Amino acid sequence: MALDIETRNQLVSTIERFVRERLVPLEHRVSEDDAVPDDIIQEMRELGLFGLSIPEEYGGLGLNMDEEVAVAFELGKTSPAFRSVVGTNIGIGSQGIVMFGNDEQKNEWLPKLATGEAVASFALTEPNAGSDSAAVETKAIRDGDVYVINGTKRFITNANKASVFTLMARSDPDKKGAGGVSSFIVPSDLPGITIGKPDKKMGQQGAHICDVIFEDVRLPAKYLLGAEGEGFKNAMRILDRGRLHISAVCVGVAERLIKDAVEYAVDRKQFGERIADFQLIQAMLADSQTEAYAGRCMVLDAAKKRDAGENVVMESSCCKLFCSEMVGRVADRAVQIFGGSGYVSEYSVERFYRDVRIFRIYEGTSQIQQLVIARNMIKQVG
Ligand code: COS
Repeated sequence: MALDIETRNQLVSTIERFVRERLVPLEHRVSEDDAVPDDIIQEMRELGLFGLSIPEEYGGLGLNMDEEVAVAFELGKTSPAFRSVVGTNIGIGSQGIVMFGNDEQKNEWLPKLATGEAVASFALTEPNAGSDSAAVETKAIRDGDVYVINGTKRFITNANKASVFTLMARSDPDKKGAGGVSSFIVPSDLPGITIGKPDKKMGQQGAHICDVIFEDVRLPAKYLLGAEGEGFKNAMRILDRGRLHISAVCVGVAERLIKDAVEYAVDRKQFGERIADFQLIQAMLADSQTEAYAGRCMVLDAAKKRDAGENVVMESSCCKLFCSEMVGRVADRAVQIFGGSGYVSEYSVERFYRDVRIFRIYEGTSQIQQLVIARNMIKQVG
C-alpha cells in the first residue's frame, strides 16, 4: 500500500537531509579510502535504507516503486558509492527472494536483509556471459538433496560483503540458452566459495566488485529459487525493476551536477562578468536541466505504471537508456562549465564524470536496452 503523502514527503526530506549533511561532506574521503565508513553504514541501517523495498511483514519499509524512485533521486545526489552499499539489498540482491522465494526462504533471509544485518548480492555475469546472460556456464547439478555448483561469476557488486547470493546457474547442462538456467539462494559461507580481490575501477571508489568462484559447493536443494529452468526469466524480471532504480539514481546525479554547475557559473567571473551570464554557458545549463527533467518525468511515469500492475519491460529499458546516457552528457557539460577546475580532483565534477560512466554499462548496456525496446515494439505489432 502506498504511503500517505505526508509520510512520503517526510521520508524523502529525511533522506535528502542525510545525503546533504552526512554523505556529501564525506565524498572525497570515501573516494580516497575506497571505503564507506562503518558509522555511516550503521546510520544507513538505522534509517531503514537497507530495507526500503522489502515488505513490511519482513521488517522493511515496503515502499512501492514510485516511492523507491523518489528516495533513489535523493540518494543520487551524492557519490554513487554510498547508494551501492544499500543498492543490492534494495534491488537486484534481494528482489529475487521477494518475488520468487517461498515462505521459508523469505522468513530466513528477508528480515536480515531489511535491517542490513545481511548483505545480498546478485551473481549473474560471468567471463563469457556479459550481455549474453543466457550463456551462463556456471553449473548447478542436482545430486540427491543438494545442487553441486562449479563456476566463476565476474564483476559482482558487494560480493566481498555478501552474506547471500542470488545466483543464476545452469541446472540442465544439456539445454543451451535460457531454458537450462535456474536461480538459487546461496549463503556465502558455504565451503568452496572464494571471493576475489575487489577490481580496481575507473570510478565509484568505495563500491566494490569482485569475482566469485564456486568449487564443488554443495547447496541444499531447498535453496532453489522459483522453478527449475526459470532462472533466466527470473533474472530478467529482477533487472526490469533494477533498471528503473538505476535510472532514478542517474536523475539524482544529474540534478546534483546541475546544481553544482549553476552555483559555479554564478560564482565564477571571466571577462569581468559572471560566466552564468554568458549565453553559451546558459545553453549548456538549459540543455542539462531539460534532460534531467525529462528523465525525472519518465522514471516517475514508469514507476507508477509498474505499481499499477502494468508490464514495464520496455519502459524500464527506455528509462535506463535515456537516463544513463543523459547523465553522461550532463556530467560532460558540468566539466566544461567548470573548465580547468572541472578536470582536477579538488572539485567533485571530475569524480562524478568518472562515476557515471558505468551507468551506461551495468544492469544492461545501452545497446542491450535498445535491443529490448525495439524487440518489444516489434512484438506489439505481431
Ligand atoms: N521478463 C520475463 N521474461 C523475459 C524477459 C523479461 N524481462 N526477457 C526475456 N524473457 C523471456 C523471453 O520471453 C523468453 O521466454 P520463452 O523462451 O518462454 O519465449 C526467454 O526469457 C528468453 O528471452 P530472449 O530470447 O529474449 O533471450 P536472449 O538470449 O535473446 O537475451 C537479452 C535477451 C539480451 C535482452 C538479455 O540477455 C539481457 O537483458 N542481457 C543483459 C543482461 C544484463 O543486464 N546484465 C547485467 C548484469 S547485472 S549488473
